[in-house]
Amino acid sequence: MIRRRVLFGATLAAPMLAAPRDAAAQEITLRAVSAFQEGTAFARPFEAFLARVNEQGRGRVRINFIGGPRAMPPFEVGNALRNGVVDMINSTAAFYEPLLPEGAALKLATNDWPTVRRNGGWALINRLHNEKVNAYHLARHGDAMPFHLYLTREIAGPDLRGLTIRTSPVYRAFFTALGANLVNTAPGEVFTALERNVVQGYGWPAQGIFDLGWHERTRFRVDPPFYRVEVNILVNLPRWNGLRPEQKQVLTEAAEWVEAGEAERARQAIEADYARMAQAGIRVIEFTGEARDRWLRAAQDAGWEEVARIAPQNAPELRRLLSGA
Ligand code: 173
Repeated sequence: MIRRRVLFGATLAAPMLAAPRDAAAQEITLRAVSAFQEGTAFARPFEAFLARVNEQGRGRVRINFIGGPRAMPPFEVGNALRNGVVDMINSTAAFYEPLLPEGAALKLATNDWPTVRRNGGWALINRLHNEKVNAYHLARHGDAMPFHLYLTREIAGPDLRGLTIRTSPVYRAFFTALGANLVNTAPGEVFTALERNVVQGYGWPAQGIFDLGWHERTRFRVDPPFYRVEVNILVNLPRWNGLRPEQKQVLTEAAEWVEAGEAERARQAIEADYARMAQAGIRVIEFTGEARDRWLRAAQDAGWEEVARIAPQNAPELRRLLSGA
């Protein structure tokens, strides 16, 4: 009631605003942050999502984008969402792992995301986000993109002993199993770590090493790639539950639109970045035959062992839905 009167008063004071008065009373504004720097590979699908919501959602829902890592450190966005400091985030589960250890399973899926959406996997993933992150799982992007190990030194096989590698929780179990020393950093610290030779390599998706200049310090890409990227668009759960159906509908439609474009976007991005890497003189170390099998098996085995250790309750069900027939 009080709110209505205030809006009405404001409208009287500014007759120009009379037309959207009803709309303003109905429109909700959500505050969003991204764990990835504006304009970079894993920010762009989110930015497209924001633009679409703000276009299609006029008068119903608006997203106020506060910023990327300069606005909030990437490892803090999960807590900010859980506590309601922000209403929406764009982040890999790796960055909010302390809240949701089960997130470590998402990258291990052998089923693609459309399959996981259909087979009950999303329902479980959403429930876990509800319970542990106080969040509704709106969308996932990056799913059609794998990860690589990038190096400043050549290696002869899947053996990382003697190397210090920049990691996130994504690669931790895998690179540890192959004997690497690890340094866990946010993306914003990778360049300096390479420049100072604090690390001799880093894990990162197939796309994005040009965004922050890492190609200047990268000499090798290791093939084959492994895992699936997961970047999630989440909404604070009480906030989500308080939305009206037509507001949820705007967000859901934009989420489906982002997910539907994923496979093609990833295919083009991978092709473009591989070509650019070749041009930049980045050589491919390709494991074949037995070495290839060992590399890929270590990725999966170490990954699932870790999930079983840090999330024993939910690991079997996650594995069934993410990688079962
Ligand atoms: O920081 C990372 O390497 C990482 O975990 C990640 C996950 C998804 C997309 C990009 C990076």
